[in-house]
Amino acid sequence: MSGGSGPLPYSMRDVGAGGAYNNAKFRHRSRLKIVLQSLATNSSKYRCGKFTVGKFLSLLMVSGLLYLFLHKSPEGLVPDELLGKEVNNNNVRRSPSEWTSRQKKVKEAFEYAWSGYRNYAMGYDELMPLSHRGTDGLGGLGATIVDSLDTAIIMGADDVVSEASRWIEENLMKRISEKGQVNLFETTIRVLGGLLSAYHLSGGDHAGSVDSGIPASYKMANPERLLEVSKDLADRLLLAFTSSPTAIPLSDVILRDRTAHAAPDGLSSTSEASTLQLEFSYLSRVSGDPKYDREAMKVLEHMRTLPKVEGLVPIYINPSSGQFSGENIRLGSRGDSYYEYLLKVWIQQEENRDSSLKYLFEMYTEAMRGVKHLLVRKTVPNELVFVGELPFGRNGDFSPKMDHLVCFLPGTLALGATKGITKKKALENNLLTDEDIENLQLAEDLAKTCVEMYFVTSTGLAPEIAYFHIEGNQEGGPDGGYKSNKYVNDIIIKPLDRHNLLRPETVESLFVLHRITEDPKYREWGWQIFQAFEKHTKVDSGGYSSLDDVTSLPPHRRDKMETFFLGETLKYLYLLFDESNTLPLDKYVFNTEAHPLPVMRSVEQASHSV
Ligand code: DMJ
Repeated sequence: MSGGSGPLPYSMRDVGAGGAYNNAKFRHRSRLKIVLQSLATNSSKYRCGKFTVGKFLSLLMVSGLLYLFLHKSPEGLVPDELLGKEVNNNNVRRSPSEWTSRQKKVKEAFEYAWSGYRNYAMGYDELMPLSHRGTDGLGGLGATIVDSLDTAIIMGADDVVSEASRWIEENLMKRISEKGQVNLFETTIRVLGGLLSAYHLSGGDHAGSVDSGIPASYKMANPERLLEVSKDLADRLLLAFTSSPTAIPLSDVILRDRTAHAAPDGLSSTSEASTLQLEFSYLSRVSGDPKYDREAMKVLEHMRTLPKVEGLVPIYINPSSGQFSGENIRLGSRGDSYYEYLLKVWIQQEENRDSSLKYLFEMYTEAMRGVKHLLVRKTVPNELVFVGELPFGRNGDFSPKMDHLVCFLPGTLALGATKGITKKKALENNLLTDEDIENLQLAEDLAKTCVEMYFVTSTGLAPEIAYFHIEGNQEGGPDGGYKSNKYVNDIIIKPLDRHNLLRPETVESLFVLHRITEDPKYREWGWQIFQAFEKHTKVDSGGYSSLDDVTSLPPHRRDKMETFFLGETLKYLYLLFDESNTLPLDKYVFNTEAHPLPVMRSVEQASHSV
């Protein structure tokens, strides 16, 4: 299939060597490369014609000036007017020290974000960076602090580690016992996940120091206290499971009352009910109490039995009946991390991959086949690959809409293909099936689309939602504002979807894809995105702000710094530029809020690998 917008050619015959479906067709020449090539061409012309010393010196001067111009730009290496645009540095090879200095810039951004939060919002869930105050949108557990702690440990941001740890030690237990309603999913992925990851990285289970690659001097948190707080919080959250008449937990918990209740419409999001297991299973492992794992795993065991559409599931589930509700199928909001955790829970429990948890990898594999068959399409005119939606189920119309949230999928697909090792190593050891290679190809194509969602806008930052032009679809709408981008006619950004919440999904996938393919273009793309965040979201008085409209310059700001900017976005960028394979992907799984937890191996497996 070429050029059309029907189902995509993700079958074996199209992705093998020499196959028709070749990612190279997406590559276009960078402006830098064009200039250098034209200089080279000119210089060979000189060789052929009359080549005087004067001409040689002029050429040398022009090259020198060009070099200085590029390297003296404020962002370091790419001139300002090219930021977030069509720069394609696929073939640039930078030195390790360049990446280390870019990584340092990310750490500085993290410390800057923290300084805004600490100065104006310490103890609140989130910073409002423009009005200089805090807001408690997540139940009042100091969510930014807990979401940030493991990032600070990983980066070696010692001051942040000590401030965050002290606040947690002195305040969090009390907050948990006094606060009211919290959402089970948000509290699990951000707060419980953040506490457990910090517990591990600070040496709590004695494995953090072995596998993480994080220097011991950075481990300043008190792991015993982190575990104690984790257990207290999880004991209260467990009420959401045990109060439900089915295996599907209720969506909310009143912490101080130790009670749980369903959402007002009685429904839970499918992704929320199925994105709890990495955290609860790890807690069972380190606390020695099996109840956390048992309750959380019942959800997935139950979901295994429910009817699906080629492995795909509706985005709502009813905890009273235990059945899915409605027919809306998508990999964006309310659906996304169901698919992510099918794979990651299977990866996390290495000892059970071939036995009790095999069904999870089978569910994941079937779902990815469903995605390829029913949801993946190409745009016109330029054949960007994207994942759309089926709002009315299998028999309803296809919607060419993709949330930025779907950009987690390239990373998940790549992880599912190699299970965390590099593609090179997997190929050398003959570990990739045709389907793995096909999924890796899809991952690379989708990552390209996700970064183009950034590069088509005036700010170089992605909107919350994009629509895509497909053949035969009348959906109209405005573009992203950057008219010179090749894909400006492929991507539609509707007025209500133009905001950017500093979300992590694209840079998350760039990090995973770079680790797995070792292709430097993912780092270059990540650097461009980081520069756009720096340019448009940094607030003078400290912190970073969400935006109302990524298509207008200067963009209007939204007065909110989401916790996941520190917990996820900056952590993934930092790790993307890391030179030393910190937190190797075959030894760690990142929960959906980017909190790394160790792959759990049996004692026997661990001793074999030493
Ligand atoms: C985070 O809380 C998690 O990544 C979640 O899975 C999806 N939404 C936000 C980030 O965008």
